[in-house]
Amino acid sequence: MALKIYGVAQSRAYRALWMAEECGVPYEHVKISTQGGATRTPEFLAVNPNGHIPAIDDNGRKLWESMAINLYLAKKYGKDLAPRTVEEEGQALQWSFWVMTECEKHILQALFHRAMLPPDKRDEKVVAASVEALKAPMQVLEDALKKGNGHLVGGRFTVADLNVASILSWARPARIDFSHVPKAADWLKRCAERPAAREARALQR
Ligand SMILES: N[C@@H](CCC(=O)N[C@@H](CS)C(=O)NCC(=O)O)C(=O)O
Repeated sequence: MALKIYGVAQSRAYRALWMAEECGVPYEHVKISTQGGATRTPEFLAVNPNGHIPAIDDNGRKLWESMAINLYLAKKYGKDLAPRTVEEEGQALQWSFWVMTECEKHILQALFHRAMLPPDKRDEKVVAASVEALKAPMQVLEDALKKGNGHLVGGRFTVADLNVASILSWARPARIDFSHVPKAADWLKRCAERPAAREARALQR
């Protein structure tokens, strides 16, 4: 198959798998996990020299960094999921950088301390600090969704929604309450209920 997606669906590779499912592009799922040195083999380091998942190989063109992968897949295979204009492209890049820099580390901290660390290593004080740090960016998202007719870019579901929602979807296993930002909570639910998101989640089981 021309497109290979590296990384188990329980990892950040979920983002790329969701995007490929949205695009309806055939792909081979190479289920590399972060365990047992699989991301440090010479074969995998030739795909992503950072040794991280996700990574893709699209007919010999290798790409890493989940947000960049999704922007590329949207543009190459995603039709209306991709930005239609330079202005939309600027906004899609804005939201992709925003969620990585303003939200990802806080939500990941909460996820680790609510669900991933051994119970004796979990600390609710870290969760509380992460939830507090997320309040301002979540209000930014709330206000943007109010103005943007329930979508982030172009009044339709695009790679911008997918990139942001795929990271914020960790709020559910981290048991973070977004009821103070109802538009964002509703938008996140609608994104997660998309058939392609369900398909990608099914790969986690
Ligand atoms: N900024 C990167 C982060 C990738 C990343 O850290 N992935 C984790 C899995 S979720 C990983 O590969 N960890 C294993 C390792 O670093 O060996 C992206 O968004 O693609």
